[in-house]
Amino acid sequence: MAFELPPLPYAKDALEPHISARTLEFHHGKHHAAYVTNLNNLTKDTPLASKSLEEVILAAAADLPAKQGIFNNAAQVWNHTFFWNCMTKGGGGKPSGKLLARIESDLGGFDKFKEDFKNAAVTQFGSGWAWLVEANGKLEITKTGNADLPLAHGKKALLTVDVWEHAYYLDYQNRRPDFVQAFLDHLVNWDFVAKTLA
Ligand code: MN3
Repeated sequence: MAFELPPLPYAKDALEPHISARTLEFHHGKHHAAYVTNLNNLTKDTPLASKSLEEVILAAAADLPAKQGIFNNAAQVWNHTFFWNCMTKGGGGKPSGKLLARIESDLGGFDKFKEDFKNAAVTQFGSGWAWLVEANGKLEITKTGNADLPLAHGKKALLTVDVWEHAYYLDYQNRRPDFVQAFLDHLVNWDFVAKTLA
């Protein structure tokens, strides 16, 4: 069974005005789709073709640089599917309950989380991702370059924002900080993050 492009979990215009339908049309319909096509081409007729996406990522990560192409495309398929689920119409604001308590105890409070997450996203040089992860039983903020992801480092992803230029250029041009601020204020699906943590 070939790897497939999962549908967006909402309509293409659901995240407007913060992320336009046009951005999602390209980002999901072209970029994410291309990673799926590339991954299928690279794993065709190999034992990896029948593995789960996570298994492919881990197998490729253990065999770098030989499997860099497979790693890049498999990780980008995973990252984008996860990123879509991290957002929702009318999202943002503040989490509650156990998740908020963990952010307060592990990350120095919700305001500090927002500041540090935004800083990670803005200071990732070039293409990559900013993350909220769980590692060794503690929440952490981290960033990765290009396709790299927490799974390859033994960490559990809880929230991510894509800071490749294709994620925001049509709507924000070079203003990555404004995009990340809009993500935090209006888009984060905290219910999804809480469910992933549990
Ligand atoms: Mn992207």
